[in-house]
Amino acid sequence: QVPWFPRKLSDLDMFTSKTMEYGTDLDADHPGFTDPEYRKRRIAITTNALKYKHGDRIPYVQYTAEENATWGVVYKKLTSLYPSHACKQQNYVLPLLEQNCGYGPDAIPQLEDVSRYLQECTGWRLRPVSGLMSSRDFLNGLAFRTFHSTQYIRHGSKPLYTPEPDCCHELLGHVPLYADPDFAEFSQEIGLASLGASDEDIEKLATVYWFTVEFGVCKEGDDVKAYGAGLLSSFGELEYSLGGNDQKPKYLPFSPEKAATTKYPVTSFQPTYFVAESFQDAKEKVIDFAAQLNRPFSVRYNAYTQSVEVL
Ligand code: H2B
Ligand code: FE
Repeated sequence: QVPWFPRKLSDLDMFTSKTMEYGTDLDADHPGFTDPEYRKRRIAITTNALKYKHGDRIPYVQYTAEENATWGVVYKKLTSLYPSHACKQQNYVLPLLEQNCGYGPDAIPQLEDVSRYLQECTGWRLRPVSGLMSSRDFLNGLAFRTFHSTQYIRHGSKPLYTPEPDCCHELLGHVPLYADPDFAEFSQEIGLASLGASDEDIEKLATVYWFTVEFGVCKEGDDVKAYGAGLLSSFGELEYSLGGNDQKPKYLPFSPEKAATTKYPVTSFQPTYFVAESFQDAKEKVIDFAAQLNRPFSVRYNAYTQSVEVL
């Protein structure tokens, strides 16, 4: 029995109402939990995502001075580390985002502007989302070059901490690399492998996603640099991941088979990182890995129709 999966871009509308957990209610350890103003604000912003349909413009959010100030703290802190710690693609793209879609320390960029720019670069786009999605739904989106992005920001009391994705994590961690053609293809392959996959294989693909798109590092000449969004959006772990700390992490060469079955902590720095040779190499490895998964068909993305052909 093959699980339902989206066949065309507009099918992603099916996921809108299925978000979990933090969507509207906040967990007890969230810094915004006891702040009724923050909770109200979150509901106002996530309403955009809950009403969104494929083809709509993503509504602009009038961010408050406080929200923009929080963004500014995060932006300055992280971008100061990128020249030495982030992969070359991140450093190449960031100035383009500043010139083309409103990136800078003063205001939170608007998802609509960012999405339009990404579409010009690689055909990737953003869709607003109200909270955490299931691994299956989230990965399925990647098959259609669609990244589901939150639009709200972390609580202002702790600018360098968030227990969940927020727009700082999405816009600084994820978005820049979706403007890179090789990363764009690599990430889509994980998504294509997830369409109609068994629950077991979804778990494996989510773990590969974790060790690459979220916490991946890559070779750059004799150096290792960060490309995972969880690193690029965390000042502390970005330094630690490249060994700038007393406690040194372990590096393993990237292998989807190995990564897929590796356990990882979610609330502390990673003990192990997988080192990719390049995005192209990582893509080839994911394609080979996907071919060995337990699925009675294969899929091909048709970019002209933005739909998936089942083979
Ligand atoms: N949902 C949302 N809204 N954002 C994410 O980054 C995200 C998600 N990541 N659901 C997924 C799960 C990831 O942890 C993997 C694929 O399970
Ligand atoms: Fe993320």
